[in-house]
Amino acid sequence: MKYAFKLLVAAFAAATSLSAQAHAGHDHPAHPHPGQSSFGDAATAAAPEGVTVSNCWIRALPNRLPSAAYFTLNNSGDRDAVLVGAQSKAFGKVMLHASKTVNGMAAMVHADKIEVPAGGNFEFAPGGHHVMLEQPTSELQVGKSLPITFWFDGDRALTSDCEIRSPASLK
Ligand SMILES: [Cu+2]
Repeated sequence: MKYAFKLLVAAFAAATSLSAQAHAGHDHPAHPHPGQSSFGDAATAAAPEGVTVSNCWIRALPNRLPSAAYFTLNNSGDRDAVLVGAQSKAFGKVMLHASKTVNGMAAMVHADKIEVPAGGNFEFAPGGHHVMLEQPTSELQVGKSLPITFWFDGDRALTSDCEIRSPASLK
């Protein structure tokens, strides 16, 4: 019993030193993880061909509660566009969300990506898809605008000014 335990420990040690060696040999980039930090520099990223963001607005909730952004994506290009995330300097946390009804209750789920087919549209609207905006860096002011950068497959980006509207706004 004791011997078997020692063997296990030895095997474990060998395995860990092997994997340490495997990693030491080459310089691999940091693992990509969900969130804004995995995106590139919006200022230098190319725009996805034929894709536009229109009518972007933010339903502002008071007291730094999570707010949501709504907009329409239009793809007049000849290839499908895939929205993979969004970011904004005005918020600490920005996520793509879909709304669903679970057991008769409204719920939100993460959306990894949104496909906008060539020649098609995709609407983010109250009750449906939205960009969740959490941890605002300052109180949102109705009537002002904030830029949101939308990231697409292939490190493509689009930035749109989004008008801040009151909590009662539906569109
Ligand atoms: Cu949400």
